[in-house]
Amino acid sequence: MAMRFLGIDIGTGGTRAVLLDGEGRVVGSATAAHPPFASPHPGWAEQDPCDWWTAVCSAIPACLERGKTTASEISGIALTGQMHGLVLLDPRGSALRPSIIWCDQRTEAECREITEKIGAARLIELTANSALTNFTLPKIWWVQKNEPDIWARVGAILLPKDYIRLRLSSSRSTDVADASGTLLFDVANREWSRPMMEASRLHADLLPTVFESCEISGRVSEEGARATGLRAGIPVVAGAGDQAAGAVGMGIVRAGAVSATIGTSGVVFAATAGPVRDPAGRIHTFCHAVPQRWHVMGVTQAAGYSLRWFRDQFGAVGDPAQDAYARLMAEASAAPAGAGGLLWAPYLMGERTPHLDPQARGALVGISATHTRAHVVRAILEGVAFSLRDTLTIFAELKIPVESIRLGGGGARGSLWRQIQADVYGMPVDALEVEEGPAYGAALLAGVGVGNWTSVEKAADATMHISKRIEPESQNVALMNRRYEAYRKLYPALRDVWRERL
Ligand code: XUL
Repeated sequence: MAMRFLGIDIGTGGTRAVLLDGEGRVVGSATAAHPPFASPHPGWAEQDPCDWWTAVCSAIPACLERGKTTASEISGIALTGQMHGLVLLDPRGSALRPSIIWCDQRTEAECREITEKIGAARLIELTANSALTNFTLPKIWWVQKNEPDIWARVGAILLPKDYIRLRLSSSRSTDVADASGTLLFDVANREWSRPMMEASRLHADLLPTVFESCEISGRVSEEGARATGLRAGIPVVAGAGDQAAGAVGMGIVRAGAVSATIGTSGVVFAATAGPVRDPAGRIHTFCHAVPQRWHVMGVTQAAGYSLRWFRDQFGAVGDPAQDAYARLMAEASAAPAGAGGLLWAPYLMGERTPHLDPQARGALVGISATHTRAHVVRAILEGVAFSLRDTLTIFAELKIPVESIRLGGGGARGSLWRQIQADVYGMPVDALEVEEGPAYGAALLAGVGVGNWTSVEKAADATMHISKRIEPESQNVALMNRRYEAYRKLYPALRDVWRERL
């Protein structure tokens, strides 16, 4: 019988299911939206885990129907999803409060406290990372301090996709890649960190069992099967956080392979042979979804979001029958490389890499009376690429090899942003034939878990195809190098201005 693999991505906006055949071809997919996240206070972001489960129960049957596939044809499932979110359950498995998700910013004080208690250098030694508001542990400290009644009733701590695993297979487990984003994980040794648990007064029983991403964590239960239309007994493979699973789908599985993905946020991701730590903690060092492999990544908080913000506030000009982003790209291509001296700092939502500063803010610098909308849009595209280059600069400092850069997300689609990236990175960039995102990578991990491919590398090699290589234009590279040096002066020059509050 034909093999079919299902990848399920519990994203922020929705849950996406992707179904592959034994050759890795997509035969069906479906998405079910989540209600928008709640923000009961500025900077807070919460979602109800039950909403994710509702979306899973509708995306899976829709995906099977589109793929003309029956539940009995599915050989394996794997999960991926938004990382870092805190799900707190009582001993019977009910959520005690809404999940505090990855983009919640309430924990600046807790990050400081963790860093003071453990010591900045020791924290990087133990977990390979520094304390960020996005990570899970600062959220745990926040609940311990602010909601002691809830904390007293906690029976289990899970990450978002692992809550779905519990509902689907009754297994309380996670994978090494997602666990890496908790700040409770010994990334170098691929296990929970005892010293971090002790410093946080956390009992090991509260944490899920950890698997490698391509290992089977359990099987679909009778109850899980009834709710989703799947067959009880199907193996559930551990899977990975969305960044590592997305990288598997783009073939970023060996040292030297790097991706630059511009979605809402922007991520530069490199697979590495060992756990490379940044002593300054500016990039994240996590376990990869490939056994005995790690990855590093830098995150620009508002990458595609910069352009979206511009579109939402100022609209797009030109033919209204055309998509607004296509119109913005056409407009930007009328401005010269270098945007007539305009610079965009994309810190609309604070910044992770390289500044680790939730207080940073966006800036458009160097405006003169001669500038037009076209210059502004082009400056935004260039500024986002400069920000991603900051991560490549850190990679170079840490001697992380970069043999090729594959583009992903919306930033990979239009020819202008692709060319700007090649010119700003000063390297050829590759566009992929298809990029299906994290759910696709998870489905490949499911295929590896049940033996359709003998390794994650083999699965990635068999399915990833480059459609086009874009070479940098040499005269633009020299110009972009000069503009990048100017861009790097923006943050230190403006930092104190951003700290002045109304
Ligand atoms: C990774 C990260 C995001 C979330 C949401 O560090 O914060 O990718 O996983 O998708």
